[in-house]
Amino acid sequence: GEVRVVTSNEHKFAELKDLSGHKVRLVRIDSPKLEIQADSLEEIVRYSAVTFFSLFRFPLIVEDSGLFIEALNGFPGPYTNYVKRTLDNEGILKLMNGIENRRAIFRSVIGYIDVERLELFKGEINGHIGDKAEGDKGFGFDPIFIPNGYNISFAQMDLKEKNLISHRSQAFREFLRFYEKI
Ligand code: ITT
Ligand code: NA
Repeated sequence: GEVRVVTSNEHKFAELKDLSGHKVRLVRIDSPKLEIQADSLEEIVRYSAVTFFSLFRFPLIVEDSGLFIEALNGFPGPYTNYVKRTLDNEGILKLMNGIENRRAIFRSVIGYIDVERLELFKGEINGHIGDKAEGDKGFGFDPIFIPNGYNISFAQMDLKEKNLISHRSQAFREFLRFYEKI
């Protein structure tokens, strides 16, 4: 069937589209999520899914993602979008200057809603913050995130390579397994 993805982020949509195969036809609706002040990705996703469903009334997906840096107690987390627009990669590198523990996690929560249900799917990937920004592929904090087991950043990977391991791809594959059964 057809599922709309409500997102202002074309890169996000491109990653999901690449994973969607024949099981589901994704169509993008270019609209920003309402940026509610919430402490968790789950809360943001639930709120956005319900709000958009009450507006559009067709099956849809919203996704919220964030970068959680251990040494910063999980910052920026649910505020990642805001921090991207303000501090950006260079600001995060500055905050991390001299900090030895560079562990970080990218998390993704996908919400699917239709007339019968609201379901959440999650994915995460462990890695660390690099010493400098590297690569020009991808988007957002890709240039400073190096997944465990790799010595290149997300921004040095092709979309398909990133999709093998990323937080978003894990969440979406979980969604696909669910969607096949409904
Ligand atoms: P929506 O319209 O779907 O909300 P958005 O870009 O505002 O798009 P989020 O609210 O989920 O998305 O913000 C997440 C931010 O986290 C995003 O703007 C990026 O800066 C960053 N981010 C999320 N996933 C990422 C990824 O895979 N690679 C790099 N940065 C990522
Ligand atoms: Na967000």
